[in-house]
Parts: sequence; C-alpha cells; structure tokens
Amino acid sequence: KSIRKLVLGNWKLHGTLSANGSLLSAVREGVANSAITASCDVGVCVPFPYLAQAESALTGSDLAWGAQDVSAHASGAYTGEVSATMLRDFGSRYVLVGHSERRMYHAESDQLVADKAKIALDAGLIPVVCIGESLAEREADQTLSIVERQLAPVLALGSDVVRRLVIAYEPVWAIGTGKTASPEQAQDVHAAIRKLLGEDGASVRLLYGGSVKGANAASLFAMADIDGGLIGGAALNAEEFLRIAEAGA
Ligand code: G2H
Repeated sequence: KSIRKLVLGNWKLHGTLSANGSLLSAVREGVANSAITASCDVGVCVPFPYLAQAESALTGSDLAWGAQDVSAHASGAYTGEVSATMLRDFGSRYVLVGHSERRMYHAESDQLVADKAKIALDAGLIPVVCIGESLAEREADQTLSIVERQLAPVLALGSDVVRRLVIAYEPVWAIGTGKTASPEQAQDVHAAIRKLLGEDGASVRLLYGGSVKGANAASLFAMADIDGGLIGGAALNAEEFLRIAEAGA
C-alpha cells in the first residue's frame, strides 16, 4: 500500500504542564531512537493551552502536534473560540474536527464540522474529520448511512478539499469502552468510506479510532484500508503510544 500511515494522539481533557513535559520528552526520545517516522507520521493533539508547550517540546523533532477542535469562524465576536490561524501561530499541523464527543456534548452538526474542516485547510492545517456511528445505529444496521450522512457536507466542499483531508472512523461504541471494532469490522467501513470518496479517496488517510492499544494496533493497521489510528487513552502513556506508532511503521 502506498499511503503513508499516521498515528495521532488525542489527549482529550487530560494533562498538566508537568505530566505533559514528561510525556512529550519520552515520546520525542522514543521516536528519535527508532525508525518509526521513516515510514509513519506521528503527532499529538493537545488541549489548547498546551500548544505552546508542545511546540517548544517537539520543534526540531519528527513529531507533529495540533489541536482537538477549531472555530468555524476566522475571527470576530465569538467568545471562547480558537481560530485556525491561532493554531497555526503555534506550529500546529493537525486539527481534529467533529470528534464524536464534540458532536455529542456540543451538538456539532455535520455542516458545522464541514465548515471547520474548510477553514482549517484554508489556514494550512490538516483537518482530521471524525465520523462514526453509535451502538444503536450499528444495531439498526445504519452504520453506512450514518457515515454517508456525516460526510455529505464534507464531500460537497469538492475534490480540492477532500483530497487533502484525513478522515478518522471512530465507532462511538468503541470509544474509551475497551471494545475495539474487530479489524474486519473496521475494514468493512473503511472500504465503504474509501468508495464514498471516489477518485479523491485514493490518497486520503483513513484512520481508525476507538480503544486502539499496543496489543491490537498491528492487526488493525494491517487491513487494506486502515492507514493508521487516532489514539485516545493509550496516547497518555509514552510506552504504549510508541508501541502503537511502531505498529504503523
Ligand atoms: C476515540 C479515541 C481517540 P480512545 O475517541 O479519539 O479514544 O482510544 O480512548 O477510545
């Protein structure tokens, strides 16, 4: 397969200056002492206040960093929001958009997520568009119609946008629950997503997310349409995160 893998940490609402300091230096050292980044991109998406810390800890390494959300607005009277250009100011490469926790707890719509992807790309960031079905939707056999609905406004942005995206498939029932989708279950959905993307999908990285660990990463990443992972809980432990990155290399 010619698509370069990507292993991206999502720290969610975790961290302190001191804990991050140890984690970032351990990951940086682990990557420097391995051949991982010769064949796999690795990065971490941190809470906004720690972007400056990530930038200073990771500049000069092969690791990238980024954020977990971005405003759909460029600037203006939007109290509490953080813009894509602000993320770029701190050297961010990636930004997650539409993580299921944002969709669920902050009522983010499919259209808002697409707007965020667009503004992020325009600012020079790589948006990681997160999609995935809930347990009830899977049980009702709606998985494919849900991911299709979630992607529709993103696809409407056109080829130029779609080709530059990363997409993360995260079945909501597998997030932080310890229940990983089997590699075959994930592959089935990834293949369907690739098909939805048409010609633009040939080089788009499709990450799997949801309880990825050192122990299951290799079997997931071995599937034809799984181009890496979005890693939550396991990204908070340097050894575990590095093991996952090794599986992507
Ligand atoms: C899914 C994933 C990272 P976890 O949300 O985005 O988290 O690996 O903890 O399931």
